Amino acid sequence: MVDVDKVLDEAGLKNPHVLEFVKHWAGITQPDRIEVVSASDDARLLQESLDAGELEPAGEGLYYSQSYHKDTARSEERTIVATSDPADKGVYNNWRHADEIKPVVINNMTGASQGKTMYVIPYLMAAPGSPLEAYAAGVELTDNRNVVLQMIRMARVGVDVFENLKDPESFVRAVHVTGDLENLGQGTPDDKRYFVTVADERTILHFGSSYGGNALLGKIAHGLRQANWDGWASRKFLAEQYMLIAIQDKETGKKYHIAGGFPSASGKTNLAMMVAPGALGDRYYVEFFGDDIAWLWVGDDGKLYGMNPEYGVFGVAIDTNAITNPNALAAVEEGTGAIFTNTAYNVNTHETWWEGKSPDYPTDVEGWRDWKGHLISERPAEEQRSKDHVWAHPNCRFTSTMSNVPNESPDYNDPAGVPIDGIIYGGRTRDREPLIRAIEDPAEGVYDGLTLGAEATAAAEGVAGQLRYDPMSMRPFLALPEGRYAQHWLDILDQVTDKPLFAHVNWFQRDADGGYLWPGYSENLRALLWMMDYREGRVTGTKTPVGVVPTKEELNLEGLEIDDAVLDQLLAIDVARWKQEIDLREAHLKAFDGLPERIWEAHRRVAQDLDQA
Ligand code: SPV
Ligand code: MN
Repeated sequence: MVDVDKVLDEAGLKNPHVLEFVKHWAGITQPDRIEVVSASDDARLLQESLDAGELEPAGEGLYYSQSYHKDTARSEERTIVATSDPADKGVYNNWRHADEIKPVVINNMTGASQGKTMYVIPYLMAAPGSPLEAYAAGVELTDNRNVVLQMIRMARVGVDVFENLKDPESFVRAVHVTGDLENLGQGTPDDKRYFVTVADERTILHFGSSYGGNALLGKIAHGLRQANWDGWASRKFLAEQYMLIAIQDKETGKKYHIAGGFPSASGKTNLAMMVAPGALGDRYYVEFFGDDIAWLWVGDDGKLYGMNPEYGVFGVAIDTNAITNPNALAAVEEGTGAIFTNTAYNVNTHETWWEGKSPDYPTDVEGWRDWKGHLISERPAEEQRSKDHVWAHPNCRFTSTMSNVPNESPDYNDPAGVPIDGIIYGGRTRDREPLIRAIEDPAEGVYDGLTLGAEATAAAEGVAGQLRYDPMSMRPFLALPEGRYAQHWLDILDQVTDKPLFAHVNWFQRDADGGYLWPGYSENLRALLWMMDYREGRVTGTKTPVGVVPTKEELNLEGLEIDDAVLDQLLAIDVARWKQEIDLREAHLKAFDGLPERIWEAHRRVAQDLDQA
C-alpha cells in the first residue's frame, strides 16, 4: 500500500480534503504508485511516454498517439448523470439514482489500477481570480499517462493552482480508471463502461476509456456536465458548449464578443479561429477565446460576462487545412507540444496526415500507417487511396494549448471575463435556415437555442430535412432536466440589463445539386458583422416571423463574388418549410417537463406569425 500522506506532502499538496479523497480512491483502485503532477512535469512525462511507446515523435516537439480501436469517441449511451432525487431526471441526462449506479462503477473500478501509477492532477477550469473560481477547482485521479499529458494541455494543472483556494473543500472529485480496454465489451449487452457524473456530490466517476471526452474530466464532465448543475445550484452561471470570440473593429477600436453553440463537429473550432477574409482584414480582426466551452454569468454592472474555462483546444483534425483553419495548423506546428490522436502516421518521416489536410494523399504511401496502425502499403492497391478506406479516424484529434493559437485574445486570461454582445446558434441545415436571422427578445432567443439541431446526415438516420434536436448544443452534456435548465437561462437573462442579441446562423444551405450556396469558413465573418451592425442600430434588416434577416445591401460583401440569385436564396424564409418545422418543434418541446410558459409563448408567437405570413 502506497504511503499517500507522504506522497502528497512531498508534492506540497497540503489540502487535507484532497488527501482524504486520494486515500479513499487509492483504496478502491489499488494502484502500485501515486504521483502528483503539475504542468512543469510535462517534459519528463512526455519522455516516459515516448520510452514506453505510448507516444511516438511527430516532428520536433510534436507527438502522436493511437487509442484502442474501440475507444475513439465519447460514448453517449454509457454516460450517466446521477443524483439522489428522481426529480432531477430529464429527457437527455440519462439520470440514475446515485445509490443504484455508484456501487456498479465502484465494483468495476475495484483493483482496476493494480500495477499502474495513479496520477493526482490538481486543476482549475478558470483563470485564477475568476468570480467563478469556486466552481472551477478539481482533482482528477487517473491511471493513464496520456490522459495526464492531455490534461496539462487542456486545463491549468498544478499544485500551485490549489494554493489559493478560498474554500479548500470545494473542488470537483474526479476519478478516471482506464480499465482493461480489450475486455470491456464495448457496445455489447455486457458493456462495462460507465461515465457517471454524480452531480449533487460533485463527484465524477469514469471507467472504461482513455479517450478525450470520456477521460479528460476537466473538460466535458466538469466543464460542462458538473458546471451545468453547479451553475443552476448556485443560481450564478450558465455552462455551455459554446465557442467564444471577439471581433475587433480596428477603425473604432471596439470589440464585440460573441459566444455560440453548434452541435459537436459542426465547425465551431474553425469559426472560433477564423481569420478575416481578404480586404476585410484591413478593418477587422477576430480574437480567439475558446472553441468548445463558455461559462456565462451576470457581472455587478448588469452585463453578461463570459469566459472559456479551458486552457487548450481538443479539435477535430479532419478537414483542417490552410483554407478551413490556418490558425489551427499554426497551433500544431513544430515546437508547440501538440499531440495528435488517431490520425495517419508515417513511421519513417514522423509526419501526420488526415483526410482533408491536403487535397491529395501523400505522394508516396511508403511508411504511412492508418489510425489503427496498419501500413497503407500492405493494403490491396485499390484500397490504398480510396475514400471508403480512410487513413485517419473521422474523429481524429489534435490537442494544443490556447497560447499556441496565433489569434488567441490578449484578454483570454483576464479573470474578469469579457462582456457578451451576442449569442449565436447554428446547425447544419440544407434549406429553410437563412444565413443569419437576429432575435431580439431574450425568451425567443432561449427558445431558438432549445430548438437547435443538426440535420440527420445519412438517410437512414431520419427523414430528410428533419433535425436531430440538440438544445443549446448541450444535449450530450445536460445534467439538469430541460425545463429547469430553460428556467435557469431565463432567470440569468432577466438579471442582465444590457441584453445580448441572439442570432441563428447557417453556413450549410445547398442548391439542387447538393453544392453549398455559401462559401463558409472565413467568409462567415460577414454574417457576424451584420449582426453587430444590427445591434448597434446601423442596419434595420427585414422583419420576418422567425427574426430579422439582412437585406442584400446590408451585408458587407466587399471582395466576395456571389450571385445575386444565390444571395436571395441565402436570405429567404420559406414559410411552408418553417410551418413543418414548427410542428416538429412542438413535439420536441412537449417532451420536456416544466418548460417555462415564456418559452411556449415564444413558440406560439412564432407559429402565429408564420400562419399570418
Ligand atoms: C465534443 O465531442 O463535443 C468534444 C470532444 O468537444 S470530446 O472532448 O471528446 O467530447
Ligand atoms: Mn465539443
